[in-house]
Order: sequence, then C-alpha cells, then structure tokens
Amino acid sequence: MMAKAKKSKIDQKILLKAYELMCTARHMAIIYDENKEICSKYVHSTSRGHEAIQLAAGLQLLDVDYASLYYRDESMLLGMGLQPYELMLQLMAKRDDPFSGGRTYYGHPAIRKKGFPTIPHQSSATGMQAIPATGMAHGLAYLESQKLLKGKSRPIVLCSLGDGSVTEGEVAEAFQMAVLKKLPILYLIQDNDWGISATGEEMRAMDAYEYAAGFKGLERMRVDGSRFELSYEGLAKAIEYVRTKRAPILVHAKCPLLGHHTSGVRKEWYRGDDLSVHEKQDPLS
Ligand SMILES: Cc1ncc(C[n+]2csc(CCOP(=O)(O)OP(=O)(O)O)c2C)c(N)n1
Ligand SMILES: [Mg+2]
Repeated sequence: MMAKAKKSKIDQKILLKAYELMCTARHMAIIYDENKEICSKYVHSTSRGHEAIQLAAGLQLLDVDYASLYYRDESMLLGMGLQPYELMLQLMAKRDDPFSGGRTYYGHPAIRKKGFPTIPHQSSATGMQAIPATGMAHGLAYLESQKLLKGKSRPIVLCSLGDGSVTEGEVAEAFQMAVLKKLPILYLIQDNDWGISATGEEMRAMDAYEYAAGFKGLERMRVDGSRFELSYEGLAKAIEYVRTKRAPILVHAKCPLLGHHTSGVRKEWYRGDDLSVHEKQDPLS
C-alpha cells in the first residue's frame, strides 16, 4: 500500500486515512470474534472484505448528501467519521448508541448531525432501503425544481445494497422511478457473490451491472471494490456524474467476503474453497 501510494493520483493523506481505517475495521472484527461469547448475543455483520469500496464512499460523501446504508456498511461509517466506540455502543445495545439508543442491530445507522451526511433510520429487511432512498432523491429533485433547496450545494443520495438484495422486487421499483424521474441517486452494489449461504450462481441469472442495462437512463459503472485507489477514483467519477447531471447511476463493485455472513451465520458452517479465493482479494493484502 505504501509503495503504491507514491505513484497514486490520490492525496497521500487520503490514502493513509483509508489504510488506517481498514486496519481499524479489521481489528474490530478480530475483537468481535475473540469476544464472541459476549458480542454474538447481538447479531452483527462486519465489513471484512468490503473495506476499500466502503471507505471510498464514506470518505467522499459530503455533509449535504443523504445515504441509505445496509448492515455491512461499517467501514463506510468509519469513513464518514463515526468512531469505533460509537459503533460498539450499538453492537452492545447501549443507551448511548448514537443511532437508536440501543434499539437497533449493529450497522443500522440513523444520523442527522452537522458534518455528516443525513442517514434515515435503516430497515433490517434487505433491499428495503432502495425505495425510501429513491424517495429522498425524488424529494431533492422536487425541491430543486421549485428552487427551494438552500445553498449552492447539489446534494446527492447514495443507496448502498448487497448483490443478493438487488434481486428483490423493491429494488426494481426503485430503479424504475429513478430513471423515470431522472433522480440524483447513486446505487452502490457491493457484490461479494453471496446472499447468506446462497451463491450468486444459485440466486440470480445476471449481476447487478448487467441487470442495470434494462433500465433506460441508468448510467452504470464497474469497479474493483477490493482495491481502494480504483474504488476511490471510480466513485469520484460516479459522484461527480450524479452531482452535475442530476441523474441516476449504478456502480457495481466486486469485493470479497472475508468474514461470516453475520455473527449468527458463521463462515465455518457454509464456506469451503471459496474462502481462500476471496482471501487473495483482501483489500489489506
Ligand atoms: C426482505 C428480506 N428477505 C430476506 C432476508 C434475510 N436476509 C438477510 S441478509 C440476506 C442476504 C443478503 O445478501 P446481500 O444483499 O448480497 O448482502 P451481503 O450480506 O452479502 O453483503 C438475506 C436473504 C431479510 N433480512 N430481508
Ligand atoms: Mg452478497
């Protein structure tokens, strides 16, 4: 990582920050595993394998933006500036959890705080963030059309989804409305080729990038979600596209899954040779 940093077009400070936060995310997952008797009373997923693409997103969203995340987006939250301690308060269902006062699962953020993108309450039902997120983009487009949006900024919405959830009908409805109304939304699909213990091959006939081709007006992009620099540059372009064109884009990011599906569906129960293949794409290696 350090050797590559010299040649990179990305600011050294950003590269160092990303590396530091990747190490943080990895250590959090190790701590959770080492203390599984305590932590696994509370269902949680970690972002292991998805750190590069998530940090690329978390480090580039602005405080004027809106985001709908899913349960695996821990590194995205670290990138936005949430502290491990704050995330752990949610994991342990503590009163001081900044998102819900200990009432929701780990990785279910909800924030409206100066300096952070706005994140509405997140559902645990997969894919269910797609329609509300698209609704937020619809709201922004309406406010803009009525010249009611304050300031010079041009906010965007980021909707983050796993590859499995994209097969749901809800997501098709959201895409349909985004292209029909030309909404300022970026759908970020993190494709780890798993939906709990079902493989990509078992649950879909195409990936999200191919699927997006069926939605006229949905711009699409593939990025290697396991490599920070490629993810950062790809997302910079995608964010710029939505911010300036006020139109939707889908970014398909392939990334490995290095941990368990969740603390309750452990890798040793369902993963075989694929794990060593995924490990070769570890963003930290
Ligand atoms: C509507 C709904 N159906 C099923 C589930 C059970 N479920 C939880 S996670 C998951 C798999 C999601 O896979 P993917 O979207 O690829 O995300 P990943 O965990 O791989 O990051 C499923 C089916 C759920 N939570 N909600
Ligand atoms: Mg998946």
